[in-house]
Amino acid sequence: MMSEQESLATDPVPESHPRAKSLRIRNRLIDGFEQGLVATEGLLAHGRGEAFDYILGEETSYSARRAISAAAALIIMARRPVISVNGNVAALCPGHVVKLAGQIGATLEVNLFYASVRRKGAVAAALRENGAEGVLGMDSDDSGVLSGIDSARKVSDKRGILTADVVVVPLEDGDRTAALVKAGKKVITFDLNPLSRTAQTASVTIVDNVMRAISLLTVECRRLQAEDKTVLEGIMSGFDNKENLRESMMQIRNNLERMADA
Ligand code: PTJ
Repeated sequence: MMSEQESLATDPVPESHPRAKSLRIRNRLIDGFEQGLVATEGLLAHGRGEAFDYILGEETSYSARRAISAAAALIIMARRPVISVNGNVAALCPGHVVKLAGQIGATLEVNLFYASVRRKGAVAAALRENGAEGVLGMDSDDSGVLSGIDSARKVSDKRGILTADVVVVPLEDGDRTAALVKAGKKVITFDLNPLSRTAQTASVTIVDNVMRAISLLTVECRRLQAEDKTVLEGIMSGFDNKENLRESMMQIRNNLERMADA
């Protein structure tokens, strides 16, 4: 499997293309699909994300940066943080996911909506190729069931998601986020759609492309790990996810108005 850098380097999209960056990210998804990492539906999910990213201006907004700080504070204070990895994330940014996990001492767990043994194995292999050790979620004797959902996502690991206090769920479907919150866990998501059920239900929603935001989160974790608990608690208590999402929606409205008037 190609590394993130190799895949971008061999991409056929010319550097001069005005949408080169976006098309190259799209090609990562297609590569991931061809390698058996990404579900067919994952390609559609990516297209939806692309549309929101376009309207959001394809940059990390102020409100996304605020959510990244809140997410970093939450993860650093967590006792048992877990990062849940699906096909799209494994195709887009496996190296960054492993790096984030290493920075915060989080467990990595494969959890798929369109689950199959083959895809789970491919996702775990992509993480291992990027330096991960001990990837959970491979249907072991430690598998259990998260109550409140009926999809394959309910199967989780007792050493991971089921006993986690903070779960990071990039590019998620809404049902599991609600079930995780109902189980008393704090949920951090990356979702370009501020209207999605996941975005609305999570404890901290980073409305940004996971490819941009995940390394920013790692850097912010490193910065905040040097701070006192009172500073981290202050960041968390000053953060309001609903208000932050409202700002993302206002940004969409403002961008659309500006584009319409241009
Ligand atoms: O690998 P699996 O089987 O677990 O399936 C993964 C997908 C993503 C197919 C599955 O979770 C799914 O169907 O998700 P949804 O319900 O389509 O939601 C995906 C959300 O992620 C949508 O709100 C998209 O706007 C958003 N999204 C897509 N690409 C990105 C993104 N958000 C952040 N960064 C992206 N690159």
